Amino acid sequence: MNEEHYDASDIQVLEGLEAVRKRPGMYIGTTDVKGLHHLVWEIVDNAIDESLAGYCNNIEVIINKDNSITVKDDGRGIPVEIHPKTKLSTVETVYTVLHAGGKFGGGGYKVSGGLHGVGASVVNALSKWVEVKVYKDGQVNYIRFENGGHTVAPLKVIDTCEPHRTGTVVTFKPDPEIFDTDIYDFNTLKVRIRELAFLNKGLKITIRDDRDDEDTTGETFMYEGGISEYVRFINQGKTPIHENIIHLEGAEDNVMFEVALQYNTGYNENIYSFVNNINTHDGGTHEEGVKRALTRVINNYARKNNLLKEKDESLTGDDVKEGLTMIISCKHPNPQFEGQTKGRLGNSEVRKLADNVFSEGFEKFLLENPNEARVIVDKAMLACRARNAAKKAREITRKSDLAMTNFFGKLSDCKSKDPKVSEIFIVEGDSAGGSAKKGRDSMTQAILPLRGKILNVEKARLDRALGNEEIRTIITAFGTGIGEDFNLEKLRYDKIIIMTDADVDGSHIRVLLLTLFYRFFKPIVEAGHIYAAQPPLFRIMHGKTRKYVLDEKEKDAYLASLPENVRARAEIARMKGLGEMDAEELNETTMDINKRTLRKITVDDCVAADAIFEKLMGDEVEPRRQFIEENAINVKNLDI
Ligand code: 0RA
Repeated sequence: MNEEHYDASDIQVLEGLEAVRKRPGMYIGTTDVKGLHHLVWEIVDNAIDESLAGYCNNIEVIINKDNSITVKDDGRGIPVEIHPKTKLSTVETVYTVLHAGGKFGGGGYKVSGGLHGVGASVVNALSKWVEVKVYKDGQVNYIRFENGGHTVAPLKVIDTCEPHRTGTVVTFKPDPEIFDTDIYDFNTLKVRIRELAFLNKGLKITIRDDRDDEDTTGETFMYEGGISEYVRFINQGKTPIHENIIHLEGAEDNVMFEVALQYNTGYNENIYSFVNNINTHDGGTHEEGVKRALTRVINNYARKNNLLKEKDESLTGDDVKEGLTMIISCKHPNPQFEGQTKGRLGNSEVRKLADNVFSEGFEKFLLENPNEARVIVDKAMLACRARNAAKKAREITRKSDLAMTNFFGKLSDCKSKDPKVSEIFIVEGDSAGGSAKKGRDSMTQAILPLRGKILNVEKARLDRALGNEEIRTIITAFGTGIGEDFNLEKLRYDKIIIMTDADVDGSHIRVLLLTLFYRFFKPIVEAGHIYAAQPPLFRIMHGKTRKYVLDEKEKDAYLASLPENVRARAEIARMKGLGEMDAEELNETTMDINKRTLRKITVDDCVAADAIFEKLMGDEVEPRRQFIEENAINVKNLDI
């Protein structure tokens, strides 16, 4: 049989539609709202197959007033001649003989996995009525089925049409006796139709909802760029790190493969793969081929250009996927879908094709675009460092027995073991730590003094930070673990209060802590557990009165409120730091639940800290100097 030749004899006659009505789940999965929408995809798939065969450019889907669905295409039109085996018209055969539709696949890309591809007869079996109009040879052919696929009358010509018009128009009304609901959801249909338009470049698909208003024009999706535009769409609202979307394609033995990708500044991967327009959510050989090639090509490039040194470990698959948005699409005449939910492509020859197409194209792209190559490799190398840091930190929290021994040495824990009332002060410096320990409410307040700076080197990222004992101690004290082991419910304190001086060293430490929290304890930040203590900046004494104020503004306001003669004799002292306050003062001004002011730290604060972190720790001196000028109070002898 000539594979490219379609005619009525290709269609195998199998069994009646009654079986479908008895066990609809076997054919469309469910009879809930999902199954209801599945009927649309069966009919749309047929039109898309016609487009893949190269004969159809426009598809229109309409939700009619009565929640029936119309699917129009401008393909060749379903064959109308008499089928030799069934002695019925081919249209009727396609709509009444189970599995007949599947035979259209020879030479094309008809889907044959999962629930798809069972075709028009299943839709007919599960419909109250179906009407099909076939436009070809200047004639409109019409047939109608009722109550689960019973032909009302054989195919007949009901009208004439323009001589060159071809196409198929199908309208069906799902049987309410079969489905739990008969209401279609516009958005569900729209999202998938948009996806189908991305996956089939140049194909125009329109969706229209006529239920409320028959004059609507609907929404039309058509993407000349295909999956490249899908990548751009997903990356909307993200920040790409390179301008051009990389789009590669190739084919072998009638298997078509294409991939489009772009990196963004985020940390998540958005990788979606498809075979014959079906989402392969469990991946498979097409995805494996690309991922293998991606990792290999980036490593080769990084080594060749000495970005990765000999002693450096290679980047992993996870490293090169950070911030990656990628669409993989494969069109296969005979796909093997595997796994419990048939969501994995099994054809082994596709792995090789995907690897070849991707590695050749991507390597060429990197060579021709050295600037983009550089940002991509840098991104993966950063991910690698962060991954190692996270691993190190996880190891530390796992070895918590060991960590506990050294951590209890420093932490003065509170007596209460109830996280709801417990709080921990992370205090800058041993001397302030000493005062805080004396001034605290030991029932509910824990004190963790940080000895000096967390870090004293520039350009230290988290991997270095986690080599730091103080930070390891913090991780253990929180009790939540980090990374994969993180569990917010295990947090040992309701409030985590950062208590640092209002000077450069203090903000330095605060920024480092916020960055640490943001990167490794984001849910703690999001849940609002992190606070900054607000130690006073001035002490104003007059007579027996001692007044502490937070800043210049409060000081001026307070002084203005005093009588002239008192104000003249008031002693104003600038508080030099936490360490200068005695226990009583510290308690009164900064720790006492009833008197203190705390500032809640938000995720936005952490993001800002991240940016500040770059300035403080980065290579450039000027932004660092500027930051310190803007933020430092009473800075002397600062070495920058
Ligand atoms: C097989 C052969 C021909 C057309 C089709 C299938 C066809 C099927 C569907 C289902 C929905 N829309 C469709 N459009 C076309 C070719 C028939 C011919 O050349 O006359």
